[in-house]
Amino acid sequence: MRIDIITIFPAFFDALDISLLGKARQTGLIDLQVHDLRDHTHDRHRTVDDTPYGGGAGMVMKPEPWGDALDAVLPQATDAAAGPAVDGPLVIFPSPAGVRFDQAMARELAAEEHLVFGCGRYEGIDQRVVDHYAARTRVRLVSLGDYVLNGGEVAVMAMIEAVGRLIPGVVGNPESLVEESHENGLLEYPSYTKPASWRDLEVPPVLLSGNHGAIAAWRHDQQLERTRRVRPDLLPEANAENTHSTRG
Ligand code: 6GU
Repeated sequence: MRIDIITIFPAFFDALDISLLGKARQTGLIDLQVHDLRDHTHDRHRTVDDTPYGGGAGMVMKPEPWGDALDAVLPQATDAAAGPAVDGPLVIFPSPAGVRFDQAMARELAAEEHLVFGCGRYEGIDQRVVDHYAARTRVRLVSLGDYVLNGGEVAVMAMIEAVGRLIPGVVGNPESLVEESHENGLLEYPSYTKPASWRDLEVPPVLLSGNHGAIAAWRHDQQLERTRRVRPDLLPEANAENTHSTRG
């Protein structure tokens, strides 16, 4: 997979050199490039923002640097006549005004060939940037959740980690992906390792029983109990009543 990130803070993404994603980059499974938006400014101060039309607090990111930076990674998208593409690169603008990111979206993104992340700061990017590229390629606004970050960088780090680990070959043992929180719509069961007794706390005896059927049943019960307790909104019962879904 190819991933391009456009940001005014390239150093945020230094951490993508380490751990599993760093390895995936070294082995060529992920071709990830970080681009400094300020390299696409043409004034002495390398200005990327300006005051909002209509007034209001904060600054808005200017369209010209974004246009130049995106054209450089999306040569296909400079042709408007072709209309909005059904394939080709997918452009994602992290934004608290976007569709909420979740494991299902991570799976969809993991099947893409080329993702482009445009990290906005301040009060956001001039809307015409989104409109211009939406007429030429696939564009999505994606939010991490219902809270406000200072910019898209941390959100994009989270999305890339969630997506990257689903790319075949990135996680050594693919079975470890299956039993995790959210993969079957439930939170994951609690895990234990040696020693069997620690500070007067015992590992649940069923896990020492060697009875694989009983262990699987216990783990499923734990998943249900945990999900009911902390995330009842994930259960089918909750969604049956909640036909006006919060997704979308
Ligand atoms: Cl994707 N960006 C920003 N700036 N804030 C957020 C977010 C994204 N998701 C949740 N809060």
